[in-house]
This record gives sequence, structure tokens and C-alpha cells, in this order.
Amino acid sequence: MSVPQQNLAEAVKNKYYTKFGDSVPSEKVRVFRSPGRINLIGEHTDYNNGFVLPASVDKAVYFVIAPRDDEQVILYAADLDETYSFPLSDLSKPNQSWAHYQLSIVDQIHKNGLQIRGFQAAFGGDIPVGAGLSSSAALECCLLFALNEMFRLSLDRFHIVKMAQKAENEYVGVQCGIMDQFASAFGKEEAVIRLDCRSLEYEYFPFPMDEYLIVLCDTSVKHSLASSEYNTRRLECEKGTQILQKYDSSILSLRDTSPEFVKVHEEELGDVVYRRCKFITEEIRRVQDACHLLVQGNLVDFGSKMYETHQGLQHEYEVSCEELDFLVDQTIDNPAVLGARMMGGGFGGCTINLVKKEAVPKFEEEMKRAYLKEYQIDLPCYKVKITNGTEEIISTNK
Ligand code: GAF
Repeated sequence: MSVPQQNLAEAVKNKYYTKFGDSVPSEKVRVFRSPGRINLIGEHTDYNNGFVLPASVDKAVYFVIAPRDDEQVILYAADLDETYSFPLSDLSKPNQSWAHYQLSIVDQIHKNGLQIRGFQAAFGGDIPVGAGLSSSAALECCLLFALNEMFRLSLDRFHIVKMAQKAENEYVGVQCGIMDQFASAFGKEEAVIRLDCRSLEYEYFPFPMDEYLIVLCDTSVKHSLASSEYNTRRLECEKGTQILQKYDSSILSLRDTSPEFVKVHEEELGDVVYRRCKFITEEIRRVQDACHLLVQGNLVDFGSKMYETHQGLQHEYEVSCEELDFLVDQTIDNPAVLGARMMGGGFGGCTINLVKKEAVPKFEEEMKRAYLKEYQIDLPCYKVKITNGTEEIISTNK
């Protein structure tokens, strides 16, 4: 773990002790970390049972947690200085939206017939909220991983990922796919994960960061369309699948077909659904191609694939927005940038950029200047490193 990350873990630990004191002996107090994620390529393909290529990064959430002798849960959001308590038997939704993620995990624990006692926890971290780095998946995975260890629930990482996704679908009410939770739980230092979202088979591909860095440019906007359009895209993909199925019953999701087959049925699919299906089938193919390029060490063509993805998300899948397009456009004539695209669900959040290491300071300066001029917003840029996924942090000092 890098020094800033270690410092953050210590900071949350200090806040735990300020809040809870020595109410639980220190040997029972444990520290867990779950990272945010990036996605190199493979956007909106997870809920179509396709492939994605995410990685977990050095921005994370930390839980400092201890068991209690009663049935009470006390959650302390250290960064906000807010507390929410509830008995294990009452999972009604609180006003504090941050608590929904923790309650969603307890809800899943109940639904799976698992037994826990009360617990108290302080949590905090440095994943920017609303920037598309999946702070919610990190929160869910971190708490479930911690409860699994603390109460010996015998869940493996696959169980954790699936339960965390269900928690988000059922309790939080967001119909996300499995990519974010998987990346947070299965991340590996300096490697991207090619995940088959149907079988959950996965393979790590080393991602060389000696010559190039990954820089995220945060639009700092989140358009309200995001969740309604996400659900609409899911429905459009389902509609396309149903139409294509009539001609080939082995097509159970867009994963099972190809851009060529989609093209044959363009007229029947209709303009909008056709463009959605075209993008998804091409994007699934792009993930596979991108992995071959990684193996060959061809980051130049890998970067071109990122631009292709952006084009598709902008014009065919229509989940980009003016600010994201502006940031990607700024990079097109910059020879130091191999690839750039919007990342995540869309309608705001970050662009992901693959930038020559020595050119990063100038890149950031130029991007910030252009964004400030266009939108009067100071553009946050994050250089991210690829780190391990969810883990316990063992430390010797209190
Ligand atoms: C969001 C969702 F949570 C993911 O499951 C995925 O669909 C992504 O948008 C788009 O690729 O992050």
C-alpha cells in the first residue's frame, strides 16, 4: 500500500477511536480497504453478459470496524462527521443516503440466512463521489468483506461480489451490472482484469505503467438523466435481444450475437435499438481485440480502441454529454495521448486518458486551462495507479 493510502487508513482509525474510544478492546478492532475502479474498455457490456476490462486503483474506502455485544449497528461517516445507528432488526431506509449502502449489505446478509451480531464502524476514504469511480461498490464490498471476516460467514470473493451487486440492485435500487463490485474485490496490482460477465471467468493482463500513466479528468458534473437513461439502455438492449432471438434462439443476450448479425436485422430493430445493439456487439469485440493488443505490447492501437469506444458511446449508445465530449476532443491532436474516452455509466463523471509519462504535467495544465475557459470549472485530474482489490490491513499500532 502506498504511503498516502497508509496515512488515510491511519486517519480513519484515529477517527474511529475518537468516536468510539476503547468501548471494544483494540485487538478486536480491524481495518479493511476496498478500492474504486477504472475501466479501460468494455462499457455497458456487463449487463449484456459481455466482457469488460476494469482495474482497481489507489483511491479507496476504509472501514475500521469492531463487533458489539448487542444487536445495534453504529456507522460513523468520518469524512462527513455524521452518525447513523439502527438495530439489526430494522432496515428501514434512513435520510442519510450514504447509509443505504451499508444497510443494503445487512439486508443481503439477512436474505441469505447468515448470522451476524451488532457492530460499530468508522469509514472514510478518498474516492471522489459521483466521479464514476464506483465509490458505492467499494463501500458495499468493503463492509461485506469485513463482516465476512469478523463473523466468519465463509463467503468467498465470488459470493461477496454477487451479494454486493444484489444489494445495490435490491435495496439501493440501482440496476447496475457486476463490473464495479468485481473490480473492487478482485483487483490486482499493475494488472487489468478481463472479466466474462456471464461466467465470471477472469484473467489478469499486466498493464505496463512505465512509459504511460492513466489520468482521469473529472468533469465535476453528473446530469440527472444518468440513472433513468441507464435503465432505458438496459431495456433497449433487452428489446434488441428479443428481436434477434426470433432468428436465432441461441441468442440469450447481446453477448451471443455479432455486429454483422445485428446489421442484417437493422430495419426490424429500428434506428435507436439498432444503434444500441451495434455499439454493444462492437464493444464486446473491442475488449477481446484490446486484450490481444495488450499481450503484443501495442498500446498505440490500444489507445485507438479507447477513442473508438468513445465515438460509439457518444453517437450510438448516446450516454456521453457535452463536458465529456469536450474533454475527449481536447486530446485528439495531442501526440502525448494514446487514448481517451468517457468512463462508466456516462452523463458526467470522468474521462480516462492514457498519457505519456513525461507529458503528464503539461497535459493536466492544458486540460485544466481549456476546461476552466469553457465551463468556468476547475478540472480535478487524478493520476491513478492500479492496486490490489479488497483486503484487510494489518497494522501493529493502535
Ligand atoms: C455503471 C454500472 F454500475 C456498471 O455495472 C456498468 O454497467 C457501467 O456503469 C457501464 O459500463 O458503473
